[in-house]
Amino acid sequence: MKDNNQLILYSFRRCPYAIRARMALSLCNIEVQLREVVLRDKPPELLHSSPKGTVPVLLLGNGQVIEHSLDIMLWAIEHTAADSSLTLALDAQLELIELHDQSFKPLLDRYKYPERHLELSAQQHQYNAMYWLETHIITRLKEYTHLFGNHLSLADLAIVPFVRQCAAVDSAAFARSTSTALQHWLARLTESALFESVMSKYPQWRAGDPPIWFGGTSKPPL
Ligand SMILES: N[C@@H](CCC(=O)N[C@@H](CS)C(=O)NCC(=O)O)C(=O)O
Repeated sequence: MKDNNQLILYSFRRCPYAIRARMALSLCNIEVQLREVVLRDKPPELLHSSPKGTVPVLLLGNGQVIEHSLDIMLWAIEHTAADSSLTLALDAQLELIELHDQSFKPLLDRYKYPERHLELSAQQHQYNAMYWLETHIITRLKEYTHLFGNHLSLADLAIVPFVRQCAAVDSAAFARSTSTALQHWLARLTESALFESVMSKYPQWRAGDPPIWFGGTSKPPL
C-alpha cells in the first residue's frame, strides 16, 4: 500500500506488542515512518499524541491515534487487501488473543522476573507459563500447523512474540517441557522472512531525524 507518507509508528524493537504490530503492517505492505523509542527516554511527541506512554502507537494522517497493538493489526488488515484467511473465525481468534493478553502475559512476566514475584518459586512460575501454553496453544497445534488451521492467522501473529520471549527465558527448559508441535510453530514463524524483516535495528528517533521507512515491501509470510 503506497501513499502512507502520513503514517507514523512509534515502536520499540524488542517489545512483543510492537513486534506483532510491525508484523501485521509489514505483512499488509503498509509503509510507515518508524520512530524507534527508548522506553526510559520517551519522546515528548509520543506522549503528546498518546499520554499513556506505551508502544506501539500508530498515527494516521487524519489525526487519529491508534494506541493498542491489536487495534493496529486490525486496522492494517482492514485497510489492505490482505489475505482474508488471516481473519477467518475472527471472533474465536479475538477471544484467544484476549485470553492470552489477560492471562498468559502476566504469567510470562512472573516467569521472566521471579525475583519480583516471590509468592511462588521460580520453578512454579515456569510451570504455570508452560501449563498455559499446553492448555491453550499446544492443543490447537496437535491438529493444525497454525492456531486456526493450516494457514497463518491474526492470532499467530499476535501471540508468537510472547511465546518467543517465553522460550528465551530458558531454552533448554522450553525444549524439555513443550511439544515439538509448539517448537516447530515457533521456529516456522520466527525464522520467517516476515519476522526477520520486522526485527531490524534502528537508532533511537529524535525530532528532526530523516524518516526511516518501514513495512512497504511485501514479504512472503513464511
Ligand atoms: N495494550 C498495549 C500494551 C503495550 C505495552 O505495554 N508496551 C510496553 C512495552 S513492551 C510499554 O510501552 N511499556 C511502557 C513503559 O515501559 O514505559 C498494546 O497492546 O499496545
